Amino acid sequence: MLFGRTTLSKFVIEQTRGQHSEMGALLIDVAAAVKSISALVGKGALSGVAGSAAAINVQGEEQKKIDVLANEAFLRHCEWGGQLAGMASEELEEPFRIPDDYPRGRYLLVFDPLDGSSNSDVNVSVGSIFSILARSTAGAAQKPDFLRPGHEQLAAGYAIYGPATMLVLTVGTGTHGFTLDRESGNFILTHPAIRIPAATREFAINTSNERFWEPPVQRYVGECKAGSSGIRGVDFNMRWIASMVAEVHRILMRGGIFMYPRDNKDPAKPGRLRLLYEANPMAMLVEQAGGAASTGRGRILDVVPDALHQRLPVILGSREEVERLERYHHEYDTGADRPFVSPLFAERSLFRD
Ligand code: AFP
Repeated sequence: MLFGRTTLSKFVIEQTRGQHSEMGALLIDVAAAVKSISALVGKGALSGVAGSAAAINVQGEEQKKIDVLANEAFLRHCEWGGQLAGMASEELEEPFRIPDDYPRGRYLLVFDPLDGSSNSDVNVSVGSIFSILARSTAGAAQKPDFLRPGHEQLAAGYAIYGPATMLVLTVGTGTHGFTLDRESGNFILTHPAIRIPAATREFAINTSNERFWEPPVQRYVGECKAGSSGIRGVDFNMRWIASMVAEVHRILMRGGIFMYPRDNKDPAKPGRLRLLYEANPMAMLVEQAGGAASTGRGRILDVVPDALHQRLPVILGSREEVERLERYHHEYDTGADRPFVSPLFAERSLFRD
């Protein structure tokens, strides 16, 4: 039994044989980067890298030393293999150019090396998120090469550094979870063909932003909070870890809905989360597990990016709840959620807009 288990390497080689065998080799390098980061994160305060790197990244957010090290782990493990035309990272303003002394290939690797890193100092789960695209030609990738819609992703995944380290992966044939066996150093397939239940009674959102949300989101969350005494007629539970990888992992394991919706806190930002290395890979994983991923007004995987670090609203998880929120956005946009008020009284209307 111990030796009959499916390792990540075996799974990846079998799944990418033929047209994308080089992508299989790249995924094995990504797994090596993840193991390095897992070892570092797992040391906790003993690693000596807690705290700020005294730098601000391209997002205008404080960079932690551990963010910088995780970014290095991805770059160094993946730059040499000859499969990549380029990489892009949350931590780098511009795409990373593969050094000239290494061969280049046709794949593009995009990643958030340590998502939720503000949680690392308090020993709460954090993760890495990645996405693989291909371009039709080899040579050094330029910024426009990365600006492809998520439905063109060939593979996507995340690693969660929790009580156990797991790597959850899709190459377009379902979503599969691998657990790191710390003794052998292998990722073992422990969660094949993950399915997200279509219905849920659990939602995740940062409710401290409630006053900044759009009305359809306020309506949806209000109905969840009203529970059995409201129009939903059932009680809901709420979770918020502030670590997207941990929230998505919970949803893949038992269902739920995760929302980081559009808000008007900072009009320059149409959402908090980033399209290329947060929303797109998570949307592919969720869809491959039977769930849905939307901006509230359309499928995330169909958004055509116009910038490397573009942000957007994200609503994903159990299909029935995501569809309900899309309906609420549609009703709001078309005015169908508003009762008829005679124009005579319109000025005294209680409408919010
Ligand atoms: P950090 O990487 O800066 O900790 O941000 C994490 C994150 O991008 C995502 O993982 C969380 O869902 C979200 O931000 C939490 O945001 P709030 O702090 O606004 O709740």
